[in-house]
Amino acid sequence: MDKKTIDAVLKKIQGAESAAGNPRTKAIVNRIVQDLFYTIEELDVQPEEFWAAVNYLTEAGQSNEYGLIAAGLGFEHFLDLRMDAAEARAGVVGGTPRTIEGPLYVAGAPETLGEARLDHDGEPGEVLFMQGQVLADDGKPLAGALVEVWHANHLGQYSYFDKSQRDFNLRRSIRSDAQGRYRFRSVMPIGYSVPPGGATEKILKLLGRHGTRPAHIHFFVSAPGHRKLTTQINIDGDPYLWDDFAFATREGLVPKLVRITDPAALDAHQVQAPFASVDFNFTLHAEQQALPHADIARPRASA
Ligand code: MBD
Ligand code: FE
Repeated sequence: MDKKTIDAVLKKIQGAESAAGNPRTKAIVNRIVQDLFYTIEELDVQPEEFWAAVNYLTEAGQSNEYGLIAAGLGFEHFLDLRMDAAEARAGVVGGTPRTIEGPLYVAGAPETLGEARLDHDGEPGEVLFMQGQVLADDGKPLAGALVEVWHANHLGQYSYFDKSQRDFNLRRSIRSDAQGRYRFRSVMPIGYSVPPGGATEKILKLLGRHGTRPAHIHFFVSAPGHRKLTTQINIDGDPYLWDDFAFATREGLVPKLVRITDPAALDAHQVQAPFASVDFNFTLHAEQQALPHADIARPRASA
């Protein structure tokens, strides 16, 4: 069909609308339908292909994998780049880079002041300490900032979604101390892979892609009067470091990882074996009225 004929069909379909409804929803849905009609025409999508796609979407929803698919197809990274661009237009540059939240945050983690232990005795994996300060963009420490941290275990699995782990395992909220400092003890995560046999893996395979992330640690960092930072740090040396299925690795988010072996340091940290240590500061931007929200509302699990 030619474009004029397609446009006439689209007009008829939109003509069924009334003054009621939501203008924003109308604008977005109508645009997506238009783009899909053109796609079907130009790629000569067959009815069997269309209904296979509808069925795929049903399966993806039933298995609760849309959050994963949004990350894997690059939508979540694209939203980050658009937020970066909006900030740059307002002169908000520098600071700690943002990167995607992902679908595995759980609200309600235990909160402590200054420091926390994220794991429990006997948690498998190399001991990891991470510490630093929360800073304002003038370099001054932010006391009372909230550092929410969550990461996968030695099998790449997240508590809550992996029911074999304890409640809030490897998830904590740390309030920065009077000097803006935070510090935690945990164990080294490994990279997450999408559920085998699931909807995300299925589409990635058809695209000739893998569904693995490099090892990483997630953060929300927030303080009154400042833009909330959603970010991650990566574990340097991971084979997937620059081959993340969710495109979240960014310059500035791969801190140096130091192996501590000095017996006095082991004693001071109350550990028996050499451990990994990461120093990392978070720099937040002052809030600016004209910018889109950095604290993004999104349905999230809570426990
Ligand atoms: C993760 O751990 C993650 O961080 C993202 C973005 C997607 C899937 C799993
Ligand atoms: Fe993750």
